[in-house]
Amino acid sequence: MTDKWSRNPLDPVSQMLVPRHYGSVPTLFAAPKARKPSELAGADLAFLGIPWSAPVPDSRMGAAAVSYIGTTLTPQAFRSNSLKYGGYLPELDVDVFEHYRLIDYGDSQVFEDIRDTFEDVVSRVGHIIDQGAVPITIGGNSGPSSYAVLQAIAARAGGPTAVVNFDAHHDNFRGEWSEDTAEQPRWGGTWARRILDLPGVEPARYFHIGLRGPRNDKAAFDRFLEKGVDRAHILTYRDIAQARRRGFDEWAAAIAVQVSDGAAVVWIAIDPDVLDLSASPDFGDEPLGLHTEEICLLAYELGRAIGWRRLGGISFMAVPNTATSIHWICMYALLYALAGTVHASER
Ligand SMILES: [Mn+2]
Repeated sequence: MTDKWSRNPLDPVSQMLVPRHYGSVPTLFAAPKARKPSELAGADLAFLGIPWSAPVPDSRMGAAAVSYIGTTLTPQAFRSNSLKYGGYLPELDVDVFEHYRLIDYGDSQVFEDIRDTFEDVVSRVGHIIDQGAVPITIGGNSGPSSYAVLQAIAARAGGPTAVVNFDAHHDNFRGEWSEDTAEQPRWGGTWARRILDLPGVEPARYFHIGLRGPRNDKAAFDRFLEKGVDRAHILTYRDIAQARRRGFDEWAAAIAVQVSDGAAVVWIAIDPDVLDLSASPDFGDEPLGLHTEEICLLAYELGRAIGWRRLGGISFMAVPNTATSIHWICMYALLYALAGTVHASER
């Protein structure tokens, strides 16, 4: 301890070893970054941030607004929080990133006209798929982070696209996009119904997991059924509770097979309010939700049933930028889904 401590400004402590998009925003899992579509060449997975924040509905003021306020910052916070992880899961003995090359494609852009915001997402997700990669996205509130992503996926699927949507809420109010005002686009409460009209999306292949609680209304089922959704594909807390009693693992595997059966591709959408409010100290929106191990198991079984070639994409939405522990749960769910595709009998 005799040496006097002194640091030269050029010593390694000031190095930036992790790739950055800009400023202090690193890439997801410190993956290589791409700025142009051509730089996506060779990627198996490409990550896109969709930093859009919806207007907060009256019912979501105060503490309930946390998944609306500041979601423009979610992609960068999600990236920073990813740096502690690699792709290896000892419990499955799979290194996801040994199998799949991830590239971070940066963020989509937000414009004054929401249609331009949507178009930007559609074209960026299109670049990813056209370069042969699977899109992984994080919002931002639903609409740009859900409808626009699925639009690009379904347009390239070459057959029916199945949707498995994890959400406590229906998000299926009636009303077309053309009826929205520019100031108050109603995407947060309508997107799950609007996607059912997208070319390539078959309502009979829409699955909803984790619907529950009194923020939903009595007509929530009707609004899905009148669009052609099968009532048996809407799995509520009641189904989850029953599965816990009878055998959750078998139930999860059976649902995954059902979702993937006959679909050209499957899109997995996760709103973290599907989780029980005890799942994370940072954000819980509703009681009686999935536990962390249950969403990871469902993600794994979905990956296993879908297989790599039919994985259309994985999207997270309405993720609060401050909910660090939710970010980590989402990363686990992502890695578990991808590990499932590694273990699939049909890659
Ligand atoms: Mn929700």
